[in-house]
Amino acid sequence: MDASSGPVIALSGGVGGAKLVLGLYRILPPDTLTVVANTGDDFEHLGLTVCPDLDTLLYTLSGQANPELGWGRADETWTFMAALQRLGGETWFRLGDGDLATHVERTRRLAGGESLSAVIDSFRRRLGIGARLLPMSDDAVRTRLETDRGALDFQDYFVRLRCEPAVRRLHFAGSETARPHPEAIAALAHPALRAVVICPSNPFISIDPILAVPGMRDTLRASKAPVVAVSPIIGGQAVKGPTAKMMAELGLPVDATTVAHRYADFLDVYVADEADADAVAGLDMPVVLGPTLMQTLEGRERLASLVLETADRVRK
Ligand code: FO1
Repeated sequence: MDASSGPVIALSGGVGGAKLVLGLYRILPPDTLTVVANTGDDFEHLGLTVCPDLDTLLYTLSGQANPELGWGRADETWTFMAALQRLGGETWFRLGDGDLATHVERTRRLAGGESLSAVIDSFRRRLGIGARLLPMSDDAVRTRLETDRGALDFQDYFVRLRCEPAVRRLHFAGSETARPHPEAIAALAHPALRAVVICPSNPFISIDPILAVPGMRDTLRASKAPVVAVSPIIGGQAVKGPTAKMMAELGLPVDATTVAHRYADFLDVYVADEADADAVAGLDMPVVLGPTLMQTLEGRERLASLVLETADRVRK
């Protein structure tokens, strides 16, 4: 098999990662792409299992994503939330009416004994998505943060407190005993694998939980395929979300090099933005500069092409 027709794996969180995943999906034969998603943001809310990053990927790849919010569905209605508010229910985490169907059906099927990956695989097929979408593990892993306001569950920190508390430390409860999804490990070890793409997601809350699942990091280190990461930092700032704020709070340099250093043990090449040329100049690894801000569909496809071309060039 020619290297440039082999399978591709992307490790992704929600919003930022999903943009590059969509670019990859649009330029590759759909069945060559496998996406391994962070489930550290998942939680139980109102009796439902909510999986934000998996759902952002499902909605993005099926053309239903809400571009303004960055999560949930486009053209959503909010009757459920309004009714819940009238009853004095919890409304800090907003579940749209259509989105609610995803959580209700997932929760019902999980309670019936199906694995999360089986439920997601069924949803993505029903939604006409040709790429494989895998949770990093079928076992529960939950991101928790130690902050200046005490220990917080991820969604309490992220949504209820709008990322305001200063983060001191993160940990991924359940990761010690979680089993990586076997298809993810098999895909990473595939002899014809073309590339592993680490999407421009927040390294602390989106990619680190995936790497914390036993076996993931070792399999990446041993991968024969090129591992390419795309910087989520552009011009020294995060495009969206708390990445830069967390870097500062954790005592790390607020620039694109911090992300590259976190992945240094398995990374073959780092794709950074042209605006960060000076910051990454001293990095002790191959770096490719390009336009990494994905404001349009074309921008997503262009970055996806650059990432794959880069992988093909550094092929071991
Ligand atoms: N993010 C918010 O900032 N506010 C919300 O009310 C909210 C609701 C929500 C509902 C379903 C879902 O899948 C995601 C939702 N998110 C919301 C995003 C979620 O918190 C993500 O974990 C973060 O965006 C980090 O990826």
